[in-house]
Amino acid sequence: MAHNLTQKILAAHSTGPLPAAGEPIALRMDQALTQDATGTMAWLQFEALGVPRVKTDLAVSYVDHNTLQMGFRNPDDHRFLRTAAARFGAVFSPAGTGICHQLHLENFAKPGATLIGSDSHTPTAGGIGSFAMGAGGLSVALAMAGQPYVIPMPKVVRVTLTGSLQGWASAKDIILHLLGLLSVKGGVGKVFEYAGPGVATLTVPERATITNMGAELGATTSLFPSDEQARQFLAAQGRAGDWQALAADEGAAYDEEVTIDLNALQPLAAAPHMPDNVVTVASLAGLGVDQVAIGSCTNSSYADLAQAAAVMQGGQVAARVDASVNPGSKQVLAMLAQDGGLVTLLQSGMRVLECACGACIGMGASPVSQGVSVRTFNRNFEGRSGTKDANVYLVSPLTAAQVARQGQFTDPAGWGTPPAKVSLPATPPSIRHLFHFPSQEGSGVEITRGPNIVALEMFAPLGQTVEAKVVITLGDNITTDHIMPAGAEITALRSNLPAISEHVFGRVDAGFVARARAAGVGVIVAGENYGQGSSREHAALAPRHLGVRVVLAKSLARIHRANLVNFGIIPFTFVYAADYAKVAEGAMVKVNAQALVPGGEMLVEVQGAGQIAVKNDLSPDEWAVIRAGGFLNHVKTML
Ligand code: MIC
Ligand code: SF4
Repeated sequence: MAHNLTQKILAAHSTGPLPAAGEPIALRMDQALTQDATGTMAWLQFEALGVPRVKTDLAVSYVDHNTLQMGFRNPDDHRFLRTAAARFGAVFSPAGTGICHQLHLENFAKPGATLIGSDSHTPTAGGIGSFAMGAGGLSVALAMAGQPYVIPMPKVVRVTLTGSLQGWASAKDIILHLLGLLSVKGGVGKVFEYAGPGVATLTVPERATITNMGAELGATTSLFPSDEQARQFLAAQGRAGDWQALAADEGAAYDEEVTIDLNALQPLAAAPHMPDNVVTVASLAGLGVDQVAIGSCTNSSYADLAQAAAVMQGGQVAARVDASVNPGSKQVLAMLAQDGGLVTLLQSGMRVLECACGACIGMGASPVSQGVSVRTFNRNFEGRSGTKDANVYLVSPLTAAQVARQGQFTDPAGWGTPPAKVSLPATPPSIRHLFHFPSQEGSGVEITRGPNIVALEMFAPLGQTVEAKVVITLGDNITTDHIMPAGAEITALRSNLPAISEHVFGRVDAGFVARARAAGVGVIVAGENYGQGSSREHAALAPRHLGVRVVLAKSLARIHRANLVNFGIIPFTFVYAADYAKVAEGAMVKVNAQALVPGGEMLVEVQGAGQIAVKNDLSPDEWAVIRAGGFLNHVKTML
């Protein structure tokens, strides 16, 4: 039988036969990655599992998010991560080496391998044909301990690319186009597999821009075939041996089809405040711009920055604009230094910042009040930039550089001839010596913790009935940035649950924490796609710390749903969406936990609304996890 690429990779990693779409599939994970903001918790959890050494073929612990080191918290976390990596057998990537996804693509990702990462943009590695998924830290810890990772069997969408990119259109515009077409929930439960004659025209870094931002579709992951472009990329990275040809079989079946004519694409922008609010750059002509930021795991490759430099050549950043660049890795920065692009950027007035996430996660470079900020990033959620009333537009590096020069959006029709396409030099400088590779034996390494690293909290098991108060009601597409905001001050508290919990819903509803505390046991009520965006498990863990035991939503994002289960929160959805409007904040909800059947429906008692039908899509194992009070308790019970 003809198989698509997803079926091939999943069949090779599944512990059983491939199930129907939506049914659970348990997958062996070949590789794992963590980053510092989610990693401190993930490694504390790994330690709590009591497994002496990581069991995946490879695990890499990157430090790229909290690199500001304002005070002792970040550096203490970094030291903890470095010593934990040495102890448990992970590669360690120190602060400033680069952004986890760019580094992983360059140095470790392999066609056909599975990868789990405690970051929602882990699918970046799909650009080289790796089946890569984002997950909460505890899910990654369990995978590193050798447990299979369970996901709902995805549907597979074939995205056929025809033609080739013309003029100023770039890879970013392909994924922005798709987001405009399908929306931020259009990819839930799906894998996007790219095919067609347009694929061969895209280099691996361009493909990685597309698979990276597939996360914004809510997709499980995105995949490109492993072909001649992939071979060339791996050979340039000194990893020719990691290449294998990988493509869907002729005549393979797909659940859905989309076709994109690359010839017809023009520069696009995601307007405030969602990545699917897509408009043409031409339609924004005349809009003044205060800030331009180039970088992030979406657009910080050598080609991205070299092309931005080519646009800045002979010109200057407009006086009203604050412009910055965060290269994706030290390899990218070294290549830019070698080809002169770095000097061009510096001479144009751009600020060249560290090889790290930087402004993307609100680590500095916030825009001015009510400012217009144009970024090559992947998320423009309200407030994420650190300036609550800023308006963030997401664009390609080519568009960003044009805007930086002109101080406003202009019509690409007047931009003249675009710079030539850039490919990797045949032998890019290697930075592999900067990684700390673990020695064979780590049991003697002492793990060092600072005072901000608080011991894990164990939660109480679920009672027979849950009586809880609705502590907040929310609309559609609530992101984990709304639930658990980031930025330098709050992210520094990721290893201190009591402290970070003070900030839950802080940018949405300042009274939430006090209300949740007063309620004792709480219910969160939400609309569609609750918990989209970042994989941060603190968006489940911190509400749980504040007493939340039930989330009742119209629908839930995949990673967040799994995080809720991991920390003992029941993820219910409405059987009838119309019932959503009947549940008021402050109402008492009564759930008879004994009557809950995994995968079934039941009635819950809601004060003021009577009985409401809810359903769950839990497996019996997941229900056991929730009843135990979370996965760590569950593991202990099993032992
Ligand atoms: C993000 O882009 O929001 C992050 C920061 O990379 C998160 C992870 C985190 O919150 O630490 C993600 O995308 O998963
Ligand atoms: Fe870092 Fe931004 Fe990518 Fe998240 S989206 S990993 S914060 S660069």
